[in-house]
This record gives sequence, C-alpha cells and structure tokens, in this order.
Amino acid sequence: MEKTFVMIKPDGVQRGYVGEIISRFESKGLKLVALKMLWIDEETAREHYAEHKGKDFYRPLINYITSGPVVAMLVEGDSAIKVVRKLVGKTDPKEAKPGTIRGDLGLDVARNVVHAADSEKSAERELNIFFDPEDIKEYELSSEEWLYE
Ligand code: IDP
Ligand code: MG
Repeated sequence: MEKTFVMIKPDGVQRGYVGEIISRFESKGLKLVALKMLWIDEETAREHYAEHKGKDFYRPLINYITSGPVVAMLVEGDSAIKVVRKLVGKTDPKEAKPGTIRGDLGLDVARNVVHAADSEKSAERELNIFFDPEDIKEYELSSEEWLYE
C-alpha cells in the first residue's frame, strides 16, 4: 500500500468543502490514516513549497497557504499517489476535468482547493513535515478482505 500527503487548502476550508473532499477519497476506497487541522506558519510553508522558491507565484503562494487553517491528511491505498492526483485534477482548475476536485470546485490557479504530493519522494518529504509518528494511526478496514483469510 502506498502513502500520500493531501492538504485541503485555506479556500477549501473557507468554502466548506472539507467534508466533500474527504468524502471523495473515502468513496474511491482510499484509507485515511492521519488527519489534522492546522494553521501553517511561514517557516513550514517555505519548507513545504521549497521547490517553488524563486518563481513569480512563490510569495503569493506562501501568503495564501498561511492565510487560514488547512486540513492535512495521510491517505493510503493501492497507487495512492497517482490515484489521488487523478482525483484532484490539473493544477489550473480551468483546465482540470469536470469530475475532479479542482475541476468541480475551483476556478483560480492560486486558490485550487487542494494540494496532493506528486511523487513517492515528495509524499515522504511532505508527510514528515506535517506528521509525527504518533499522528499516524495504522489500522485495518473491514473492506480489506485479507482480514478474513
Ligand atoms: P500542484 O499543486 O498541482 O502540484 P505545483 O506546480 O506544484 O502544482 O504548484 C504548487 C501550487 O502553486 C499550485 O497548486 C498553485 O496553487 C500554485 N501555482 C502553480 N502555478 C501557479 C501560477 O502560475 N500562478 C499562481 N499560482 C500557481
Ligand atoms: Mg506540486
């Protein structure tokens, strides 16, 4: 099973989409293994978005991600990184397909509702930024049939 990092951004929280977004991952069959609401500070924001340092949207991105609470989660499942990115849709919600989270709920590239790790390496890096080992609750779902083997 693969682990990925997902975050509902401040606009997702503000607009009341926390439940809807989590529901889409649950409906797909992915498992929530850690979940927390937090208000990201400047230092954490810089660490999280280090790869974008120097880009013209970097400062607005840091300002935005620290502008209000976010919901961070660890989502687990078969090919979770790829599957979550597909459910999330393209970065620019104007280009994201209907049916995806960004395609359905967003219109602005700066306020695109949700973040999802794009590789195994970034998933591991981002999970380490946001979660301590005790935040992660390993458990089995009753739908995991090997339980009954
Ligand atoms: P991703 O979130 O789909 O992985 P990235 O390229 O990693 O996209 O960019 C990180 C975030 O930076 C995006 O989700 C978006 O909010 C913001 N961003 C990316 N490109 C632009 C841009 O051209 N203008 C404004 N914001 C941008
Ligand atoms: Mg990215």
